[in-house]
Amino acid sequence: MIGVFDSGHGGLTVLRALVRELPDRAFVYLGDHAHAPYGDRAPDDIYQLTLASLERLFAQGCRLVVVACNTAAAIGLRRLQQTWLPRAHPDRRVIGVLVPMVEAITGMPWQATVEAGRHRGEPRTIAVFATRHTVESGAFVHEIGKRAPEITVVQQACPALVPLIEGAAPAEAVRAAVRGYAAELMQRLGGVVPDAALLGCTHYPLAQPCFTEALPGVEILSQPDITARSLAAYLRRHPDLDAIGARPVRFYTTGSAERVSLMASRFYGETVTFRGL
Ligand code: DGN
Repeated sequence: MIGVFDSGHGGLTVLRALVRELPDRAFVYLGDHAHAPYGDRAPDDIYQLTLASLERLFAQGCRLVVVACNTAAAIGLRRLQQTWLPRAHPDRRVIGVLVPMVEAITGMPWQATVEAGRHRGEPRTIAVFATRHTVESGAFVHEIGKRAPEITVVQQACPALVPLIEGAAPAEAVRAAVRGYAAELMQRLGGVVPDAALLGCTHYPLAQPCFTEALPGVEILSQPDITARSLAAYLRRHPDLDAIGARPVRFYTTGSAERVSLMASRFYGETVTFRGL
């Protein structure tokens, strides 16, 4: 069984793509809604909460968990993989949503698109839109820089977006916020149009049309789709992690199952019923 974890609803956008890409696998989702959003919490707090949620998913029988939250992955995943996991659960695996994006950018299934564009031959520039914690962690800059130092990564924190999306704010408010963040980034870029924009927060797919509109001519990279393709490849490389087989996805929350179920369909695209855990 494959676990998918997020601080709240955002990971449902990733889960949706995983289920589509891997219809014959068994998935279980856990949203830590009791403690969401993670945006205002201290990094160590986020690390401990992530760890507690992983324990819950392992207790459900998951051998592999996807941390479908950029904030949690950026802050704690490496530490967790290197220190806690080998000691506490050497037979379990935890992967995130950052590295698939970095691999897509530096390994490039989409390279042809970018190279065919107007920046052919010039150093490539990637825009990263994410939460404040993810931006401050520098994880995307670091990971891309390690693999492809010639790529310029320009980050833009979008602190208002998660609360707006979670709060089902009117479309115009989300559009205005995205337009503002895109303008801030473009101003810092001083006229350079990025080759691609990475939406590094699992909530942002709900605002993707706003990013497309605010960044004309910029390729918007879909984190759910890229993560799904990456997970499929990971499972091919690790046949020992094979799931028990297809069965309906189970949805768990640390918060109020009733309230969470009401909001979840906006993120998952169909009605789902959460249970408490
Ligand atoms: N969806 C989370 C992410 O991908 O970073 C952010 C949500 C939050 O709790 N701040």
